[in-house]
Amino acid sequence: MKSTAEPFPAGECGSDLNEREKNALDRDGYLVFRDVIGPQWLENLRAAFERAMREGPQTSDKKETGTRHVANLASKDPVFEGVCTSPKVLATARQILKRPFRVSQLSGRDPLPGFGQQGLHIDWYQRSGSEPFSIVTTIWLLDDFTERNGATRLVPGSHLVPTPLPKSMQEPANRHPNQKIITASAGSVLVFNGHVYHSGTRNDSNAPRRVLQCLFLAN
Ligand SMILES: O=C(O)CCC(=O)C(=O)O
Repeated sequence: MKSTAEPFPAGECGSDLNEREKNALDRDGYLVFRDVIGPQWLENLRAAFERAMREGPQTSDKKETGTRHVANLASKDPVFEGVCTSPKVLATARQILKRPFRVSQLSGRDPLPGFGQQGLHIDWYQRSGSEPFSIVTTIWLLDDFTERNGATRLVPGSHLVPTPLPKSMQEPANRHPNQKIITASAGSVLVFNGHVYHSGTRNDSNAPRRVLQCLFLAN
């Protein structure tokens, strides 16, 4: 597992994005890869996720009522290693960051029914238009994402906006007119430029909605 001490060199992270994917990523700031996690790995990841939750601590520095969290998964089970080394995901990170980067966080998140609504945010400081991007967020779906179970929302193209997100838009209750809810089946991976406005939404179902979050930070 790469750690903060072992950066991924910019030139060795795979080059398997096609032109369509590169264009969509540059324009919209995100890609969804389907069927990245095969059935056996998915089962093992779910089991390790639940074990890590049981062993705790169940919260991280993030305090979210009604949402289970677990941090530092890399140190908890080797089954999580593939999450940080998937070639397609690394190729996406390379396309966004264009310089060496490292894993900055590998954690789990599970908004329980009735909870999980976050305000739109970015995962790094506001950049000026001329600064390079600093962070890539990857969300690994251990359960299906539906319109109702708290799927991630994001605002396509917002990584290109050089001004801060207005305070009113950061209120959890507020919807952005251009926001999009990402629906996909378990085993998919949502990879986005961490400067894209995004957030979790409320789980209005009785279904679980567990994800792994792996963040890559430029050196
Ligand atoms: O779980 C999600 O959909 C996104 C979570 C997120 O953006 C966060 O925890 O900062």
